[in-house]
Amino acid sequence: MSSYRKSTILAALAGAASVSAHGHVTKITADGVTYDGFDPTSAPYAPQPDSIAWSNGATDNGFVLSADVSNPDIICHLDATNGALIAPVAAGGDVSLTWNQWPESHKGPVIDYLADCGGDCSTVDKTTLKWFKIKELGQLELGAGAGQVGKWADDLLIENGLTWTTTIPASIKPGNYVLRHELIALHDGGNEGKTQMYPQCVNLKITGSGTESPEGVIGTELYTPTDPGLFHNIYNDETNPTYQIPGPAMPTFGTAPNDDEETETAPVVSEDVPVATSSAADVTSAPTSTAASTLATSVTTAEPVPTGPVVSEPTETATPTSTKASTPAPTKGCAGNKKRRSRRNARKSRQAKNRLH
Ligand SMILES: [Cu+2]
Repeated sequence: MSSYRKSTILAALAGAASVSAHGHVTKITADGVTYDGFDPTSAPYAPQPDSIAWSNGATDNGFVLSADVSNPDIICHLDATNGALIAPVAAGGDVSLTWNQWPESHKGPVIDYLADCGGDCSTVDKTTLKWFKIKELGQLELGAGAGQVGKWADDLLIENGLTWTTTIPASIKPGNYVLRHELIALHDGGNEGKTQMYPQCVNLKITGSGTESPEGVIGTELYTPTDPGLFHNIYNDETNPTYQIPGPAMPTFGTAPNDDEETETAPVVSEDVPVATSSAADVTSAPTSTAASTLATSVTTAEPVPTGPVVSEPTETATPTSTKASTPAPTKGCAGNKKRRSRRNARKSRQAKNRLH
């Protein structure tokens, strides 16, 4: 079998993984406090009033195709709306994001971006946000080729129990930011426009005494479908490719402001750490610490997180797809965005009607 044919079949197999095998971020930990993510797969499919996570309409844990990277859906996922709350994190601190599940067949880079909201992240227009990278990881090991794939950043995610940790640059200017955490799946990346993008956004109130404010790029201009890092066949590593992570170059971050200074300004900073959200603003008298611990508590009382095995579904057989190896048929699992969108819209209008009644 030619390696092209083989790789196409492999791509089809990977694509045949059940839709629900894709994932979303269920948990975010910032400065040691854990918050709930947004679950797009469960009712009421509506923005969460009490979450730092941006909501989205990926009701089947789906993706944005690399064909659509100039659509605003690429910014924070399908039909994303702003997270209402914001999590404090000190510059230099860690933010961890935990996915509910991720299919092993879906190989690709993991990229973390920040964008300064320039004010309130709960109301900022996402199309104006300018993103700069704070972490990126692509291919870690070449594969043998002829269909044998290498090791990728998301293999590391799986090894780490589906948790990805990124460090907020110590030198960053304090303020309200959106963190855009993105998995990219390249199993069909040899076909232009077929790479799958899974962005997830959360609001972070970064504290500290840094001054750096890297220039960013608006979300709809981060990528093009023909970027070498998006239009890339992961099954042909025998050609010794050098994988290029897509998106703008990583800024170089300076060192942390010196420790003495940080210690001196610490009290000022902590006064300045209200969990600044529209709802917190309504409760004007609530002291900062209360707001923060309320948030933390809401996580402990959260509904049970669905676990991977529970949602596992029979993998569709690849037989029908593999007969069309030369023109890979879009599989139900990985190419149903349009259909999903119309289903979603239909459901939305049903929900709107129900509300009227
Ligand atoms: Cu997929």
